[in-house]
Amino acid sequence: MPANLPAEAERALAKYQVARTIEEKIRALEEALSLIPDHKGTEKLRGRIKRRIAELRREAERKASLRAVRRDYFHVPKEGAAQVVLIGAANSGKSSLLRALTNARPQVTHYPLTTTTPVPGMMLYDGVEIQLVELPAILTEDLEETQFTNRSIGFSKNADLILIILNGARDPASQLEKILEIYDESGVSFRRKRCEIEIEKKDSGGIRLVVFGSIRGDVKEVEDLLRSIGIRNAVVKVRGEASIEDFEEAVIREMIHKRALIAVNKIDQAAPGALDDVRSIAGEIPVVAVSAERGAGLDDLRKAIFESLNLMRIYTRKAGATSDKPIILPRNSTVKDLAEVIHKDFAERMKYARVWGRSVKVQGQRVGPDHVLEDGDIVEIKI
Ligand SMILES: Nc1nc2c(ncn2[C@@H]2O[C@H](COP(=O)(O)OP(=O)(O)OP(=O)(O)O)[C@@H](O)[C@H]2O)c(=O)[nH]1
Ligand SMILES: [Mg+2]
Repeated sequence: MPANLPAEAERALAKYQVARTIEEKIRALEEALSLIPDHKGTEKLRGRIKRRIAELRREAERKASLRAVRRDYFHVPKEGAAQVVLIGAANSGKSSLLRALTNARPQVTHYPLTTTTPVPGMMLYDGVEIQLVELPAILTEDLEETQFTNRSIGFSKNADLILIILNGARDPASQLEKILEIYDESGVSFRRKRCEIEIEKKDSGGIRLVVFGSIRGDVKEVEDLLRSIGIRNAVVKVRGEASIEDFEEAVIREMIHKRALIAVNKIDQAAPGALDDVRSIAGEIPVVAVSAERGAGLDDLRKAIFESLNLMRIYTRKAGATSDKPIILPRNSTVKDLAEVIHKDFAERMKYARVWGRSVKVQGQRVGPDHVLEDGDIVEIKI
């Protein structure tokens, strides 16, 4: 329960709310931290502020390293239906997996830090081209950061999926913990986003919550959190299912949400229980066990990559003939979305469609533009 804060601490937090540069933000938070007494009631708030400071420092470092180095050689144009990055500690088997899953032939050695630039390759999954990019190791084998950490993490923020490769032969759970910590400090969350929170600060009227959905946990705690950082009057709109962490993100941190998948490699050399340890800290992130060397678990991994990307394949039919190259769309797309991808006018001109596949009860069923499609459906659009 956040106690009432000293007035100077509140002033420092108010400064943070209006700070523009990273340096100003860090200074305001450091000042606030020094003014907030350290006891049970302020523990959570102090923790939040410390995490935010770490995150801001990392951002500042990343910006500095981008200025120092030419960006170009770290750039890989996106190709195919989606881009997936392989990230992990040195020698975890990223290059070996890239070789096993794609046409790329990166160098594999038993020396650490062999890969020093991003290496792309293309994986074909049931007719869908998915680009995999190995990024230079973000940790040494002893879990220290490398000269590539900032740039590899920065690159991965633009990917559609982050594939975390753990070395199963070397305490994979510790690697995962460290990797999750770095991402957290870099402002990346792997929790699924279930809500939108909008905070409009006001001059009076206290804190008013407008909820379209639900709040998991105690409303009082939300109000205390807002007050603890100096927001006393505001209209807070919540859409979806929000937890206290979501509010924390909305007011103190600026997290981006990313999809992730974990592959525990070298499972042929893993200690008993290592996989369970990984699962226990993976939270919502799915875990697959593989061995690049033995070729074990690779089909499961391919499938998990495709599933995690949340894509679907739609085949179009015209005059009785079905295309063999699918159109790739995000899951839950509608017939209208499909028509828009085919041609801009098509969506406006379409009258109805016939659909074969899992999204319909009767094969060849007639549906409208708002009909939600499923992976593998065949669609004939009628104008
Ligand atoms: N036992 C075993 N060894 C593996 C497996 N996968 C890779 N290795 C070995 O692990 C070492 C490192 O493999 P790489 O694929 O080069 O690892 P990396 O993650 O790309 O390494 P860096 O690019 O240096 O960060 C090599 O000696 C591989 O032969 C596996 O599944 N089992
Ligand atoms: Mg490599």
